Amino acid sequence: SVEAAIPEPQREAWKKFTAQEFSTKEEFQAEAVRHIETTLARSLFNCDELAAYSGTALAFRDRLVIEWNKTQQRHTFADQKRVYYLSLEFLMGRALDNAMLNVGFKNAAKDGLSELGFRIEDIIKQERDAALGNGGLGRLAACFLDSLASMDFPAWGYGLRYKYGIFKQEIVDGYQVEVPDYWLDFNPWEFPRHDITVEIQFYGHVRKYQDETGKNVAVWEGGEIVEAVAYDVPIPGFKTKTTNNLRLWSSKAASGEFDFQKFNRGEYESSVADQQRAETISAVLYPNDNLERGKELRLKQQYFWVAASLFDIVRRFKKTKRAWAAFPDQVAIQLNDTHPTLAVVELQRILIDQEGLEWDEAWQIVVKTFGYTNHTVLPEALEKWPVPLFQNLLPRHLQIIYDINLYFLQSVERRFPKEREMLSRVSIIEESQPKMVRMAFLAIIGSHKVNGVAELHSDLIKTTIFKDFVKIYGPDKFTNVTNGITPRRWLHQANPRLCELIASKLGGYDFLKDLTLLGEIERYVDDKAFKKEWQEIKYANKVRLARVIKETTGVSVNPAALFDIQVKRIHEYKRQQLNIFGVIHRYLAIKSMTAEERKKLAPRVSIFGGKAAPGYWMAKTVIHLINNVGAVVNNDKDVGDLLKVIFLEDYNVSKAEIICPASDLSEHISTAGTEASGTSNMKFVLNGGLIIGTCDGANIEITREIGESNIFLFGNLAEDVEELRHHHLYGKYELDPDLLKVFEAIKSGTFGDANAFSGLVNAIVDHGDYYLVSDDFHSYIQTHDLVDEAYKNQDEWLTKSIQSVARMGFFTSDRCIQEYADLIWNVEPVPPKE
Ligand code: IMP
Ligand code: B1N
Repeated sequence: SVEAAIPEPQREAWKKFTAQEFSTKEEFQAEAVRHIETTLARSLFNCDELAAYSGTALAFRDRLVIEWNKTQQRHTFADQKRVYYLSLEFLMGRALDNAMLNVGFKNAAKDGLSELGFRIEDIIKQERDAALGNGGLGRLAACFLDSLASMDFPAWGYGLRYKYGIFKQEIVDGYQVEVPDYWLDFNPWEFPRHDITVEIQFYGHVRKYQDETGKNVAVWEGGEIVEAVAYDVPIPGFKTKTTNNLRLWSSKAASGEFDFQKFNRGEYESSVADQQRAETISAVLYPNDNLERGKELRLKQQYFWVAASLFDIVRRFKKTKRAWAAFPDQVAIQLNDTHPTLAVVELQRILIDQEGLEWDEAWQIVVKTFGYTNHTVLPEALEKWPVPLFQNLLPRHLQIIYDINLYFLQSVERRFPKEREMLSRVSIIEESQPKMVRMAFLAIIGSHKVNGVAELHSDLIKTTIFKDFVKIYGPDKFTNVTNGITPRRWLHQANPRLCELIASKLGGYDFLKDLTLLGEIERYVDDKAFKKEWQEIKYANKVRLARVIKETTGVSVNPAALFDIQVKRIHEYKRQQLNIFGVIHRYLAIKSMTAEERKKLAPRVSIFGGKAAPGYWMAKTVIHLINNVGAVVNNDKDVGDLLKVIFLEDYNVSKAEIICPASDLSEHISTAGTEASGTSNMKFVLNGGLIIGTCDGANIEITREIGESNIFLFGNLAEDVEELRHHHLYGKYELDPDLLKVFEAIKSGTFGDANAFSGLVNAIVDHGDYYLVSDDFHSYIQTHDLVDEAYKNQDEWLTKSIQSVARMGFFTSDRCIQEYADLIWNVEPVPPKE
């Protein structure tokens, strides 16, 4: 063993001085103060909250890293199959609160900090979000890491260490303004690993020849080399010592690349420019959600990250000295959408070009290793790369793709000789001008399992975009794993009071590791004291959000009003336009009411939040309209508290932790069939909010679990969408009369310059209403009336809220990870020995 090779005295000395974790309040305080005084060179006299945060974070960081080391050693010795989750996005949010709660030391830290003169809430707030993602896809990856560690799976995340995460959003005069998010000033959670670097090649050409034995050899030569440097982020599990690793790659000029020749010739600027060009690769996260635009730098990012990760994974496998055939027994790699699909090609390249395996032998290994998760059916989000671009950047990979495609098409032709058209439909290469590489098809062909992220979505991919592949491979290759969320962050951390109330009834916090235990609280739906406390907690959470609204927008909202929230990326398919048109309809209705009628109305606060991709004009127009409507409604004396319209700027993970516990109602109203799953729907319901939604994504399964009477469903079904769209374009279609009144108000300038919003209106009136806003409008308005009625009966509303929470056990990401482990990865946990 490795240990036996080290001389006894050396081992003894090492053991004696090995780093110790703090285990009491005093030891924690000593560590925090030591970091403040030495690492940060501050003192009692100039320790502000930021310094106190830094000292606290460094103390916890040390603790995590001690467990991180032990975990990695344990996993190495256990020598079991590991999971590698490849994702271009990890939307982690803040780490300190999560670390304190997961290691079970928050209360002691709170007391310890208080004695040092700080409130823990203020300290936690100092941390910036790690915002290396756009939305649901990136946050799902973060929830998965939490579950993998909490369930003791030997698992690593691999991603990119962007210098700039998702931009910060400011609202100026009602418009979105993007501000760069340079988040690395101080990041105590990452460990640079300057010893772990990988050289990554781009461009160049391929030379083919036959070696002495007559074997065909391909060598990829020339081009440029960029270096990948590893940065490790420890991921603590909840109530376990397992601490996993998230490895993020950062790009820099290869050490030999800083051109000293140039430098000496006085071409200082151009040698620095080379360096900057290398660093550009990991500089910025593409701010698009559900959209791929085919930019070269994005493909460069993908290959850079995939090649570095595979090099690392292969290196780790080689240390075990096993035969290559055992690779899939040691390694499971999950592709988070098609973004890392090049990994399929890269592994095949390593095996045939570098390790000398035969094509078929290598290909079997590849397919057994990979699993592919699809997250969207939207055509504009399906990745395709122009062949010429590929040819230039990754010439050897393109050849391998052509070979993969050839063998695949040959097998299809053999099996379906009469279906010639199928060949062009399923080819990895689209015969367009220019030709395109279809990444989703490559991912399917290169993986042993393909999954969607909610039942409806998994059915849809089988019957629409991947239909031919189901015919080719049979239905077993395609499966569903419905998304989930981690209850540690989304209940324990975000809603400590509700969590405590539940724990008091359940006799502890075990439900945070087995969420189905929540079912037990249904026994208290008729318990008056319990209900009252439940209601008080919701109210307190609304007060907390109202404070944030006041601080950031200046608008006072009444916490007793119904809080109606839609926070998510702004996208036409998510239909924030439907929501704001509904709000305008409500405003017009209030204006036309008598004072008596107004008295009967339940006061509402409509809250919006979310970022628009910087180039997405329609989404930006929606933000503008929401803000303009707010400016009118919030200052209308006729309306008062009956309606307030809020746009909360810079929606992110840490804001979501305040927003999700504060909803009475949240909106998940995508055009049926467009939202693959949605995960904020789960977060809101888990925190006792009801939802209004379409029969789309995970809403359907949420309904099945919590019961139809506990959700407000409306609108057309996915199966009818195609026909309705056709009808808009070719039939005689009458738009909804109430919606037309809303458009009249907009056109008459009620909310400012009507021209600013004509694109939004015309998309519906003139351009076929692709997202079926008009078709669903009536049903939407009616359902909101039902919400108003239901909210008046607070006792029944509370019953719905409690029942819903009790029945949400299914939606933990722990269940989801268990399904991946059983169905796709075939991996076992490696629990720590106590
Ligand atoms: P890697 O798999 O080589 O990247 O190693 C990751 C981590 O696992 C290291 O930082 C060590 O903490 C641990 N590790 C790797 N190899 C060994 C070993 O042979 N013995 C004990 N721990 C190891
Ligand atoms: O993935 C989430 C789902 O809950 C959402 O419904 C889904 O919209 C989201 C290209 C995407 N799908 N596709 C993306 C993100 C960035 C990008 O560049 C596509 N995001 C989703 C988790 O399953």
